[in-house]
Amino acid sequence: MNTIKIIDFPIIQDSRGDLSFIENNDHIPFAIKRVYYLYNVPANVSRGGHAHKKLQQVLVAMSGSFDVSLDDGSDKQMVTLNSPAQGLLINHPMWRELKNFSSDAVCVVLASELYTEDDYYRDYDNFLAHVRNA
Ligand code: T46
Repeated sequence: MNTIKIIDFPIIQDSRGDLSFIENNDHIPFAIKRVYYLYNVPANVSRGGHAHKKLQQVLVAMSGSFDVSLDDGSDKQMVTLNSPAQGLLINHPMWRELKNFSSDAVCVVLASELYTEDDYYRDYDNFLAHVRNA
């Protein structure tokens, strides 16, 4: 598998606290068309469980923490996101699952496309067939 791609955002610290920022091109390798966020996720549930055809995304734990498992059809890796100053880049078809959300977790997702159900592989076998024929 390609190694997990973590993007470090700038952190400006002073006595008033920390400030981070995210800019197109500098920090995100695509134009952001959509932002969505997951919150109030119960501790024992998972989200995701699908892959995208074209969509590129950056996931940020704006608050709290959660685990992301990534599966490219050959290898699986797990990463814990727990910093608002880091983003996980997913920029090619990857089956993903998000779980172990802390009670205060807010997962913000910066996405390269508007929402369309046509972009989803929600069936794992279809996803495998796609990546193995690619
Ligand atoms: C992903 C993970 C991290 C919309 O109407 N607009 C949207 O922008 C999104 C993302 C979803 N929806 C609708 C589609 C479903 O009826 O909201 C419902 C729940 O979506 P879904 O089951 O896909 O949610 P998650 O949390 O399993 O997955 C989402 C994203 O879909 C996906 O891109 O990577 O968050």
